[in-house]
Amino acid sequence: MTAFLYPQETVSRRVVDISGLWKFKVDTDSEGRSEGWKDGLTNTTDMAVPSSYNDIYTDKALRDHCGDVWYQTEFLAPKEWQDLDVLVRFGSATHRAIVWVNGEEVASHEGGYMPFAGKLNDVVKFGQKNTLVVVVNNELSETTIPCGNVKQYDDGVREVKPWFDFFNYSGLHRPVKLLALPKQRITDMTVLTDFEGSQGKVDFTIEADIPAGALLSVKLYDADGKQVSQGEGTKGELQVDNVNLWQPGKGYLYTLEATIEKEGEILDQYPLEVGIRTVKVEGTKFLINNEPFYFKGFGKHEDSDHRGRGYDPVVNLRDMELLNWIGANSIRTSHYPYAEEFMQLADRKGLVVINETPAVGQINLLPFGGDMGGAFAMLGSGGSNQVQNFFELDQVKSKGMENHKDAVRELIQRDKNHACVVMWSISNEPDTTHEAAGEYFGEVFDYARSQDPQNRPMTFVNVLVAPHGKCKAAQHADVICLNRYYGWYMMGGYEMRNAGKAFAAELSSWSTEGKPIVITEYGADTMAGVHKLPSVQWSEEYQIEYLDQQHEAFDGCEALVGEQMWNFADFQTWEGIMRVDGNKKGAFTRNRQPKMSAHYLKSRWEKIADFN
Ligand code: GCB
Repeated sequence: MTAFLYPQETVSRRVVDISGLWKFKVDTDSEGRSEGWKDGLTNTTDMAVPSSYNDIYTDKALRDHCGDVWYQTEFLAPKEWQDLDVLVRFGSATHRAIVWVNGEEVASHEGGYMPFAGKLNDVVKFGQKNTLVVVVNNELSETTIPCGNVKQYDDGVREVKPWFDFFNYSGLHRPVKLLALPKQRITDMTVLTDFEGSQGKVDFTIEADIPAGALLSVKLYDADGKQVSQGEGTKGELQVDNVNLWQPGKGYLYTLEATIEKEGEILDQYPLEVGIRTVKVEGTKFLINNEPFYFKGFGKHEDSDHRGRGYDPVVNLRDMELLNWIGANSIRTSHYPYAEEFMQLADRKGLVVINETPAVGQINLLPFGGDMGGAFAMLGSGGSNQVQNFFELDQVKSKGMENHKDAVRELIQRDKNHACVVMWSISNEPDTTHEAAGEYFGEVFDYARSQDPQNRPMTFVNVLVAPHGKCKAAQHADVICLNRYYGWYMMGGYEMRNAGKAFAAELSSWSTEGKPIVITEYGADTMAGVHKLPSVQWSEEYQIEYLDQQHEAFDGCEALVGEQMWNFADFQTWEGIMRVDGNKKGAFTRNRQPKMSAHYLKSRWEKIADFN
């Protein structure tokens, strides 16, 4: 089952985090499903939850394992929970999982970055220890989101080939929690916010199973805990005098507390943080609270040493601190939804977020066996016409589209209330060079728009092989988001001196669309500590000269409303000749220390106002 309300303890709700060291077993011979491993694992090792399982042990076969891995833990279900609904909730399992408790299946989920839950009441032993077993699988295909394939070698070993430039980290990446909730309860809350002058407005819709004779009420509190408004029923509008708006850099949050009460007794209560703000696109402007906003920041990854993509509040806080230090006001959750806890921090810090689905790798690498190098060579020679377009594949139009819509729906359901989310990105760098892509994206954009109660702008991120005039999907987007590497993948080295002009020419062509443009990626791989005069590619000097060229192009483009450098920090990728122990385009190292470019960006961004 889906479980989008974030677990919070209240007077009526209990949450127990059961993350920690769990038992773990790699299913090397794919036998676990037929051999009954769901009933309990033998010969296990330890695994940290949450974490990726890939980078903890020294065994390459584990790091690069393709297929199933199994986890097990024990938990106690307190007797006091007998009259409640008891659930187990996973923040995510990458890319799919099945969960058993005491040998009975209680949950399964497809898609590696969304929460899901299972109800345990029929299988759990109250007052006793219970066994929880999970199988997590990391295989990818052209119809999964994200896309990839599985390659089998002559020796029988299989390998996942991701069709994207980051390591296919897998496992239980986010906290696992037991929830004890009232059987009749609040199941969803949706807010829409607006303001006029100093008068704020919060429209609320609450889904709840309300017992006969009980009453649902809401109270809105300011950040100091003072009640500022109240209402009754499942739908309504709250007025807020002297509103404190949620703003970039100033994440002011109210709390909307919903309560189900009967005869003075609270049956259920759930508090939701609410930032009051508006977002809209007008002409070539991106307006937050009716003022033209300029995005400064990065595309990021959930990625750090040892943890892989595993949630770590220390890393998240450090990242927030560095974003603030460098003068960034925004990020894109490239290339998948981030942990709920990250989104909450972004709300609180006033960090503006372009929220991306896990749709990445929507380009036909089947003829290349998933070899990204081969694909790059093809794209470089302008040859995406040589293979069938990704969106012409029958299985993509059917199963792929269905999975994509599921990913869009779940992301919007999970994050719809976050003030920090100002735009949805429904795909990163799909091959949009063919008519089929236009039809595909027409349908997915329509679907996405039908899902967002706040009606936020929708975009996707355009790839360099689909420039203006050739891209068949840009017509559906509210904002043009471009990933461009003038001076790195093209016009690199000595020729980089002309990169700015070439970029500017492309920008002026996109400007004719009359839509705002955000550069969602531009960057140059740079080895921290490599210095060279005159500069060469990979040196810190080159990265800065490269940035200068890009910024020259940006500053001359009226319709351009933002720059997000690739990447915030160095990150891990698949191994290969294109990457030196990962992608090195970070302004910060993987350890979150600055390269020269970080200081350079800081001095630029401190001079550019959030609104202009
Ligand atoms: C891109 C991708 C990103 C890569 C980046 C690069 O266009 O969107 O995932 O990491 O280029 O550095 O090649």
